[in-house]
Amino acid sequence: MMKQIQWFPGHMFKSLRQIREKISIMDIVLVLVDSRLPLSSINPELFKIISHKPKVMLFNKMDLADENVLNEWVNYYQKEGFATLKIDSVTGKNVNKIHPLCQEVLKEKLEREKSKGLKPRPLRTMILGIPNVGKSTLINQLSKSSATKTGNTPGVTKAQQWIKLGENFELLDTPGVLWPKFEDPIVGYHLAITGAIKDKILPEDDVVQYAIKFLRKYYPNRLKDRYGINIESDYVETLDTIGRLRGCLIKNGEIDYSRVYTIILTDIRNKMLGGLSFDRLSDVSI
Ligand SMILES: Nc1nc2c(ncn2[C@@H]2O[C@H](COP(=O)(O)OP(=O)(O)O)[C@@H](O)[C@H]2O)c(=O)[nH]1
Ligand SMILES: [Mg+2]
Repeated sequence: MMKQIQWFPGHMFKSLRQIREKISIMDIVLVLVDSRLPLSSINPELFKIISHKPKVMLFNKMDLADENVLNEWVNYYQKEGFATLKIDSVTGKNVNKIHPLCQEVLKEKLEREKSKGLKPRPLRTMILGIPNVGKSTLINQLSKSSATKTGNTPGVTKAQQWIKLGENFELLDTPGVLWPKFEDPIVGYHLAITGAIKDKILPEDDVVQYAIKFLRKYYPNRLKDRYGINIESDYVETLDTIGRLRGCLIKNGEIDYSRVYTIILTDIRNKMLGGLSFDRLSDVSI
């Protein structure tokens, strides 16, 4: 259906190289994923880079996901060696639990420092995630809008700018932007449906067709409740039903499909169909 696309290879290699360079001076890394797609919203190359590093996986946008499916992913990543936390960076839910969790992960190191008589200090960290996953929103929450640039930190070979996030964290002033990577077109659809990649990157009708197929398979009742879609309806009937319901008509009573596409995608992204999870452990091979 869709030809393979090489995603932003230039950006991708540059950001992975930057992360590789900086990783050794971090106490801990914070990996931010979209709770609706905890696999598609991460660059798999990252796992290799951070395999030996203390790390926390933050499931952001927990408010938008299907809770049961999300919990399966949380268990999965815990088994993979991540400390985990589900968060909502907009309301700030669970954001105050991030620092205590990091302290728990780094317990031995911090106790060692304390026994040497060193004073408690902010943890050096990097927030890693693909565009739109919520990095800036989280940073604002962590700093409670008091992000201030500190001077150069002594002991670091190359002068670095650190952003102080309250008392708890020091964040390196290098964007931890990852780029999604995939050979599987399904991953592309999941990124497009949730708005992680721009709408123009994949053909909108393909994306919506995938979305409807997905919803019919996993959430048929949500389609019924929202739009009155009959379970037996095929794809075009589904579009026509939504189009008539929402008055997306052009002359001669024909349906304006491009408006229908926009309505469906906007509804999905605004949680009008409830919490949805697109990546499912049962569907992917990892
Ligand atoms: N519903 C919801 N939206 C979020 C959450 N975190 C971020 N967003 C939204 O996601 C969009 C992208 O966030 P942003 O912080 O700019 O992402 P960045 O590109 O990683 O810095 C914005 O519209 C945010 O309001 C969350 O936990 N829940
Ligand atoms: Mg940002």
